[in-house]
Amino acid sequence: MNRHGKNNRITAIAVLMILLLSLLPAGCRDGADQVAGGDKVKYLIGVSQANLIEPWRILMNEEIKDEAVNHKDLRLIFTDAVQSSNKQIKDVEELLAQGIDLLIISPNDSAALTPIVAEAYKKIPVIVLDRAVEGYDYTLYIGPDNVLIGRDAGKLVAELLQKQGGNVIEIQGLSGSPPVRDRSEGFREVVGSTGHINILDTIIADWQRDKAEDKLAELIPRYPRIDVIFAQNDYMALGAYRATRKLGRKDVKVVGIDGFAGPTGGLKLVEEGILEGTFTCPTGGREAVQYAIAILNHERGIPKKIILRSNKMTRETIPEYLQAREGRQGNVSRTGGRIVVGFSQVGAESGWRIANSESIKQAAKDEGIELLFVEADQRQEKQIETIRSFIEQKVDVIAFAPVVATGWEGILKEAKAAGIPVILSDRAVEGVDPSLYTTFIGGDFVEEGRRAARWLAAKTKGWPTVNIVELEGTIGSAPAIDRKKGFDEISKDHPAFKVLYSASGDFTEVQGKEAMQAALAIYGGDIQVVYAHNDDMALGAIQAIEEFGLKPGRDILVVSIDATRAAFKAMLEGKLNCAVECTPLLGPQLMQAVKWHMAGRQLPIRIITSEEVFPSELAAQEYSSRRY
Ligand code: GYE
Repeated sequence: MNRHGKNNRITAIAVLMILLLSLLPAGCRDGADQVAGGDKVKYLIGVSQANLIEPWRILMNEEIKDEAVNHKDLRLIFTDAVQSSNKQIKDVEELLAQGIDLLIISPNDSAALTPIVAEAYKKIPVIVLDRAVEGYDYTLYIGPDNVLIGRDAGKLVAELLQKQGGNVIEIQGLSGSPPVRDRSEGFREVVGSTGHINILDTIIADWQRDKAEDKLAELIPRYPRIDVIFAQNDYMALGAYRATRKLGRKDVKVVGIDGFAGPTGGLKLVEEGILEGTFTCPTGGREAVQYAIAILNHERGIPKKIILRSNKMTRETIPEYLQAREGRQGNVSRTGGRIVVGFSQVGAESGWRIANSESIKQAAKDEGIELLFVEADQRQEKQIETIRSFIEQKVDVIAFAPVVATGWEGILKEAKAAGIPVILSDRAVEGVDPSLYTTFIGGDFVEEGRRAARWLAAKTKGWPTVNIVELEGTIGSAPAIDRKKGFDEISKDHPAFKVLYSASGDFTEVQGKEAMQAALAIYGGDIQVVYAHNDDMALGAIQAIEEFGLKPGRDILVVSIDATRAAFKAMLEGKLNCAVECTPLLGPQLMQAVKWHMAGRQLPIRIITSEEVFPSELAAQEYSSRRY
C-alpha cells in the first residue's frame, strides 16, 4: 500500500468520524450515555456549585451524589465556580452546551447569576439551591429561611443571657450575601427587641474558621466583657471558641449555625460543650435530586419554592434529633389502619374554595387516606372546635385553612401536646412559633398582590391618574393582608395610583357587588380600576358596574386574583382584564406531605405553589386547559 493509499484511508476514516459526530444532537453529551453499571442515561443533570471551600457546600454536593445513586438512569456533571460569578456563568454556558436536561445551581451571587439562570430557564428546567436569584425565572427554589434561623439564634442568645442581658459579638459570612444579610436581620430583630443585649461589634470572616479566629483574637482585648459570640456558621464558631480560649476568656459562650452530624460537625461541638448551641441548616441537595426527577418526569404539583426547616440543637435536643434521624422509622397510623386526616375547611365562600375542597377530597381518595372534612362557614371558633374534636378522635394528621391569620396559638399547642402534626393549607398563621405546625402549603400572596400592581402599572403607563377601588378579602385573613401589602409595595413607585375606596367583600360575589355599589355611589365615573383580592368579588363588581351603566373591562379596568374558569369567561367577554393565578389544587401536595410525614421524613417549613399571570390577551388560548 503506497503512501497515497494510506492517506486516502486516513482521510476516509476522518470523513466518516466527522459524519458520525455531526449526526449526534447539538451540544451532545460526551458519548458517556452509559452510567456506571451500564444503565442507559435517561437524564443528564448539570450541578453548578458556587465554591467548594465552604464545608456546607461540600456536604450539599455529597447529598446530591448520595441521592442520585437511587436513580439508576441519572448522570450528573458537577462544576465549581471557585467563588467567581464570571466563572459560574461560563460553567452554566458549558453545561448547556453539553446538552443537560436540567440545571441545579447554587449561585455565587444572586444578582450576577440571575440573567444566565433566566437564560437557561428558557431552554430547560432550573432548580436554584440556597441563594435565591432575583425574580421568578426558574422552575423551583429550595433553601432555608435564614431570617427565621437568625431569629431562633437570637432567641437562644436571649435565653443564655436571661434577664440581665449582656454583650454580644456577631461573626458574619461572605459580606453582602443573602444568607448573611437575612441571618443578621433575624438575629438583630430578636436581640434588639430585648432591650438589654448589646451588639458590641461585627466581624466579617467569609465563612472561614481561621479568619474568624484571627480577627476575633485582634478584637477581644478591646472588650473587657464579652458574654456571647454568635457566628453565622459552625466553622467560624469553632474559630471564635479557639480565639477566646487562647486569650483566657473561658466565660465567653459561642453559638453557631449548620449543625452537621459526624466527627467534625457542629453537633459534636455542642455535645463537647464547645458551642452552647447551633441550628441545623439542611443543604437541600437530596430534595433537589428528588424534585429534579419529578420535574423531568413531568409530574404535576411541582411547587415554586421549598423552604427547608431548621432545628435548634442544644445538648438537650440533640439526642432526640439524632434518634429521630438515625432511627427514622415511619409513624404508624393511630387507628392501626388507613391514615386518618382531619381537615377543617374555611367554608364555601368562593369558586376557588369549592375547587380547593374538591382537590383535597379527590387526592385523599386517590391516596387511600381517610378524610374527615368539616366546613366552618368562615368562622374561626367553628374551626377551633373542629380541630379540638379531631384531637379527641386521635386522627393521624390535622390540616386546616385558617380563616384568619391570628388566634391559633392555643389550639395549636393542644395539638402539639397530643402529638398530632398540623399542616397549614393555603393560608398561613401569624404570631405563633413555627414549631407549632409541621408545614405550610400554599401561594405567595404578597407576590400575587405585586403581580396585580405590576400588570396595572404596565397597562396604565402614562395615565395622569389611576383611581382604584380595592375589594379586600376576609378581614384579618392572610390573603387579604398580604395581597394588599404586595399591591401597595409596587404602587408606591407609581404616583398616579390612588386607592379611592377600599372595603372588604369577604371573598364573596354578593359582598363584592355591594362594596362596588357603595364605591360607585360615591365616586361614579371617577373610578378607573377595580383591584379585587379574588375573582368572585370581581364578578360581583362587574355586575354592579354594568348596572351603573358603565362597561367593566373598558370604562373601568378590572384585575383580580385566583384565575378561575369563571374569571377566564369574564376575560373572554372583555369584562375582566387580568387574572393573577392562585392555585386551589393543593390536594395532591397536601396528601404527599401527609405520606412523607407518616414515612418519618422531615417536612419543609413552607411549600410555595407555582403560579402565573393571565392578562385577557391569553384567555382564549388558556381557557380550555383551566382545571378549576
Ligand atoms: O383567593 C379566595 C378564597 O385562601 C387563597 O380564599 C384563598 C382565598 C382565595 O376565598 O377565592
